[in-house]
Amino acid sequence: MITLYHCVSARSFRPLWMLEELGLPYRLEMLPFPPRAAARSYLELNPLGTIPLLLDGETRMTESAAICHYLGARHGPTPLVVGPAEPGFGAYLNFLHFGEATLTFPQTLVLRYSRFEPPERRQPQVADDYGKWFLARLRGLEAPLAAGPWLAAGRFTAADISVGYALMLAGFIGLQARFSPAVAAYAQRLQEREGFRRALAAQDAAAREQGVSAAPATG
Ligand SMILES: N[C@@H](CCC(=O)N[C@@H](CS)C(=O)NCC(=O)O)C(=O)O
Repeated sequence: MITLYHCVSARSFRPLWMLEELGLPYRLEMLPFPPRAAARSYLELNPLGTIPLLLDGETRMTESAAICHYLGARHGPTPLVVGPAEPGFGAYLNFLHFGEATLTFPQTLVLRYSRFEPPERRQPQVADDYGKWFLARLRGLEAPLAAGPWLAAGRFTAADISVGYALMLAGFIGLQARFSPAVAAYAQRLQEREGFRRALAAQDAAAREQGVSAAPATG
Protein backbone atom coordinates (compact mmCIF):
# COMPACT_ATOMS: atom_id res chain seq x y z
CA MET A 1 0.00 0.00 0.00
CA ILE A 2 1.27 3.48 -0.89
CA THR A 3 1.59 5.73 2.21
CA LEU A 4 1.69 9.53 1.93
CA TYR A 5 2.66 11.72 4.90
CA HIS A 6 0.84 15.00 4.54
CA CYS A 7 0.03 18.35 6.20
CA VAL A 8 -3.19 20.08 5.15
CA SER A 9 -2.68 22.01 1.87
CA ALA A 10 1.14 21.83 2.05
CA ARG A 11 3.28 20.71 -0.91
CA SER A 12 2.26 17.11 -0.19
CA PHE A 13 -1.06 18.17 -1.71
CA ARG A 14 0.61 17.61 -5.11
CA PRO A 15 1.04 13.83 -4.68
CA LEU A 16 -2.35 13.61 -2.94
CA TRP A 17 -4.00 15.25 -5.98
CA MET A 18 -2.03 12.94 -8.31
CA LEU A 19 -3.16 9.87 -6.33
CA GLU A 20 -6.77 11.01 -6.66
CA GLU A 21 -6.43 11.70 -10.39
CA LEU A 22 -4.94 8.22 -10.83
CA GLY A 23 -7.57 6.55 -8.64
CA LEU A 24 -4.90 4.58 -6.75
CA PRO A 25 -5.47 3.17 -3.25
CA TYR A 26 -3.32 4.88 -0.58
CA ARG A 27 -3.00 5.55 3.12
CA LEU A 28 -2.91 9.21 4.14
CA GLU A 29 -0.96 9.94 7.34
CA MET A 30 -1.78 13.44 8.57
CA LEU A 31 0.74 15.48 10.53
CA PRO A 32 0.43 18.79 12.39
CA PHE A 33 2.47 21.64 10.85
CA PRO A 34 5.42 21.96 11.03
CA PRO A 35 6.11 18.28 11.79
CA ARG A 36 9.74 19.18 12.64
CA ALA A 37 8.42 20.88 15.81
CA ALA A 38 4.88 19.52 16.23
CA ALA A 39 5.48 15.80 15.53
CA ARG A 40 9.09 15.14 16.61
CA SER A 41 8.84 11.36 16.09
CA TYR A 42 8.36 12.02 12.34
CA LEU A 43 12.07 12.94 12.20
CA GLU A 44 12.83 9.22 12.60
CA LEU A 45 11.05 8.61 9.27
CA ASN A 46 12.28 11.78 7.54
CA PRO A 47 15.25 13.52 9.19
CA LEU A 48 14.53 16.63 7.07
CA GLY A 49 11.20 16.98 8.86
CA THR A 50 9.58 18.04 5.57
CA ILE A 51 6.49 16.76 3.88
CA PRO A 52 5.70 15.05 1.59
CA LEU A 53 7.15 11.68 2.39
CA LEU A 54 5.96 8.87 0.14
CA LEU A 55 6.55 5.22 0.92
CA ASP A 56 5.80 2.60 -1.73
CA GLY A 57 7.44 -0.76 -1.02
CA GLU A 58 11.19 -0.15 -1.14
CA THR A 59 10.69 3.35 -2.58
CA ARG A 60 11.01 6.41 -0.34
CA MET A 61 10.63 9.91 -1.79
CA THR A 62 10.48 13.48 -0.40
CA GLU A 63 10.12 15.74 -3.48
CA SER A 64 6.52 16.56 -4.39
CA ALA A 65 6.95 17.07 -8.15
CA ALA A 66 9.16 13.99 -8.53
CA ILE A 67 6.60 11.92 -6.60
CA CYS A 68 3.86 12.97 -9.04
CA HIS A 69 5.93 11.76 -11.98
CA TYR A 70 6.92 8.57 -10.12
CA LEU A 71 3.29 7.66 -9.35
CA GLY A 72 2.21 8.06 -12.96
CA ALA A 73 5.27 6.33 -14.42
CA ARG A 74 5.30 3.45 -11.91
CA HIS A 75 1.56 2.89 -11.56
CA GLY A 76 0.40 3.93 -15.05
CA PRO A 77 0.14 3.89 -17.97
CA THR A 78 -1.67 7.19 -17.68
CA PRO A 79 -2.12 10.32 -19.80
CA LEU A 80 -1.00 12.29 -16.71
CA VAL A 81 2.65 11.69 -17.58
CA VAL A 82 4.27 12.54 -20.92
CA GLY A 83 6.69 10.06 -22.45
CA PRO A 84 10.08 10.90 -23.97
CA ALA A 85 8.86 10.10 -27.48
CA GLU A 86 6.01 12.64 -27.30
CA PRO A 87 6.52 16.20 -28.62
CA GLY A 88 5.39 17.69 -25.28
CA PHE A 89 8.00 15.83 -23.21
CA GLY A 90 10.30 18.83 -22.72
CA ALA A 91 7.46 21.19 -21.82
CA TYR A 92 6.09 18.58 -19.41
CA LEU A 93 9.38 18.22 -17.53
CA ASN A 94 9.94 21.96 -17.59
CA PHE A 95 6.60 22.84 -16.00
CA LEU A 96 6.71 19.89 -13.60
CA HIS A 97 9.85 21.47 -12.11
CA PHE A 98 8.82 25.09 -12.72
CA GLY A 99 5.91 24.59 -10.29
CA GLU A 100 8.24 23.83 -7.39
CA ALA A 101 11.65 25.33 -8.17
CA THR A 102 10.53 28.59 -9.79
CA LEU A 103 7.04 29.28 -8.40
CA THR A 104 6.88 27.78 -4.91
CA PHE A 105 10.35 28.87 -3.80
CA PRO A 106 9.55 32.64 -3.68
CA GLN A 107 6.23 31.88 -1.98
CA THR A 108 8.12 30.07 0.78
CA LEU A 109 9.92 33.31 1.58
CA VAL A 110 6.63 35.22 1.63
CA LEU A 111 5.16 32.68 4.06
CA ARG A 112 8.21 32.58 6.28
CA TYR A 113 8.73 36.32 6.59
CA SER A 114 5.07 37.34 6.79
CA ARG A 115 3.57 34.47 8.85
CA PHE A 116 5.82 31.76 10.25
CA GLU A 117 8.50 33.83 11.99
CA PRO A 118 7.65 35.44 15.37
CA PRO A 119 6.57 39.09 14.92
CA GLU A 120 9.98 40.54 15.85
CA ARG A 121 11.70 38.50 13.08
CA ARG A 122 9.19 39.26 10.34
CA GLN A 123 10.47 41.10 7.25
CA PRO A 124 7.65 42.85 5.37
CA GLN A 125 10.12 44.03 2.70
CA VAL A 126 11.26 40.45 1.98
CA ALA A 127 7.66 39.20 1.87
CA ASP A 128 6.63 42.00 -0.48
CA ASP A 129 9.64 41.60 -2.79
CA TYR A 130 9.26 37.83 -3.12
CA GLY A 131 5.50 38.17 -3.62
CA LYS A 132 6.24 40.43 -6.58
CA TRP A 133 8.92 38.05 -7.79
CA PHE A 134 6.42 35.16 -7.73
CA LEU A 135 3.88 37.19 -9.72
CA ALA A 136 6.53 38.15 -12.30
CA ARG A 137 7.46 34.48 -12.71
CA LEU A 138 3.87 33.65 -13.62
CA ARG A 139 4.66 35.30 -16.96
CA GLY A 140 6.18 31.95 -17.88
CA LEU A 141 2.63 30.55 -18.09
CA GLU A 142 1.27 33.11 -20.57
CA ALA A 143 2.61 31.55 -23.80
CA PRO A 144 1.47 27.96 -23.11
CA LEU A 145 -1.92 29.18 -21.85
CA ALA A 146 -2.38 31.27 -25.02
CA ALA A 147 -1.87 28.04 -26.98
CA GLY A 148 -4.24 25.79 -25.00
CA PRO A 149 -5.92 25.01 -21.68
CA TRP A 150 -3.04 22.96 -20.21
CA LEU A 151 0.75 23.37 -20.05
CA ALA A 152 2.09 20.39 -21.98
CA ALA A 153 1.14 17.81 -24.60
CA GLY A 154 -2.33 19.31 -25.15
CA ARG A 155 -3.77 17.56 -22.06
CA PHE A 156 -3.93 17.79 -18.27
CA THR A 157 -0.76 16.26 -16.79
CA ALA A 158 1.31 16.10 -13.60
CA ALA A 159 2.93 19.38 -14.75
CA ASP A 160 -0.46 21.08 -14.26
CA ILE A 161 -0.68 19.54 -10.78
CA SER A 162 2.75 20.91 -9.91
CA VAL A 163 1.95 24.45 -11.11
CA GLY A 164 -1.66 24.16 -9.87
CA TYR A 165 -0.44 23.66 -6.32
CA ALA A 166 1.64 26.86 -6.52
CA LEU A 167 -1.47 28.73 -7.70
CA MET A 168 -3.50 27.23 -4.85
CA LEU A 169 -0.85 28.37 -2.35
CA ALA A 170 -0.94 31.87 -3.88
CA GLY A 171 -4.64 31.94 -2.99
CA PHE A 172 -3.81 31.25 0.67
CA ILE A 173 -1.27 34.07 0.83
CA GLY A 174 -3.41 36.67 -0.90
CA LEU A 175 -1.64 36.83 -4.27
CA GLN A 176 -4.45 35.36 -6.37
CA ALA A 177 -6.14 38.75 -6.86
CA ARG A 178 -3.08 39.84 -8.87
CA PHE A 179 -3.16 36.95 -11.39
CA SER A 180 -3.47 37.88 -15.08
CA PRO A 181 -6.82 36.91 -16.68
CA ALA A 182 -5.24 33.85 -18.37
CA VAL A 183 -3.66 32.60 -15.14
CA ALA A 184 -6.85 33.27 -13.15
CA ALA A 185 -8.89 31.25 -15.68
CA TYR A 186 -6.31 28.44 -15.60
CA ALA A 187 -6.39 28.34 -11.77
CA GLN A 188 -10.16 28.08 -11.91
CA ARG A 189 -10.02 25.23 -14.47
CA LEU A 190 -7.59 23.36 -12.24
CA GLN A 191 -9.65 23.80 -9.10
CA GLU A 192 -12.82 22.63 -10.85
CA ARG A 193 -11.32 19.22 -11.57
CA GLU A 194 -12.93 16.29 -9.79
CA GLY A 195 -9.50 14.98 -8.77
CA PHE A 196 -8.66 18.30 -7.09
CA ARG A 197 -11.96 18.29 -5.21
CA ARG A 198 -11.51 14.67 -4.13
CA ALA A 199 -8.03 15.53 -2.80
CA LEU A 200 -9.47 18.42 -0.76
CA ALA A 201 -12.19 16.14 0.62
CA ALA A 202 -9.66 13.36 1.39
CA GLN A 203 -7.36 15.63 3.41
CA ASP A 204 -10.31 17.13 5.25
CA ALA A 205 -11.72 13.71 6.20
CA ALA A 206 -8.28 12.34 7.19
CA ALA A 207 -7.51 15.43 9.31
CA ARG A 208 -10.78 15.01 11.21
CA GLU A 209 -10.35 11.24 11.67
CA GLN A 210 -6.74 11.63 12.86
CA GLY A 211 -7.36 14.62 15.13
CA VAL A 212 -5.23 17.11 13.16
CA SER A 213 -6.37 20.68 12.49
CA ALA A 214 -8.04 20.97 9.05
CA ALA A 215 -6.69 24.54 8.63
CA PRO A 216 -4.15 24.94 5.78
CA ALA A 217 -0.48 24.74 6.83
CA THR A 218 0.04 28.33 5.71
CA GLY A 219 -0.01 30.29 8.93
N1 LIG B 1 11.09 20.66 -2.56
C1 LIG B 1 10.32 19.94 -1.59
C2 LIG B 1 10.05 20.88 -0.43
C3 LIG B 1 9.41 20.19 0.77
C4 LIG B 1 9.06 21.20 1.86
O1 LIG B 1 9.86 22.11 2.17
N2 LIG B 1 7.84 21.08 2.44
C5 LIG B 1 7.39 22.05 3.42
C6 LIG B 1 5.87 22.10 3.45
S1 LIG B 1 5.12 22.87 2.10
C7 LIG B 1 7.79 21.61 4.81
O2 LIG B 1 7.79 20.44 5.10
N3 LIG B 1 8.08 22.59 5.68
C8 LIG B 1 8.32 22.35 7.07
C9 LIG B 1 9.77 22.49 7.47
O3 LIG B 1 10.59 22.86 6.63
O4 LIG B 1 10.05 22.20 8.62
C10 LIG B 1 9.01 19.45 -2.25
O5 LIG B 1 8.65 19.94 -3.33
O6 LIG B 1 8.38 18.55 -1.73
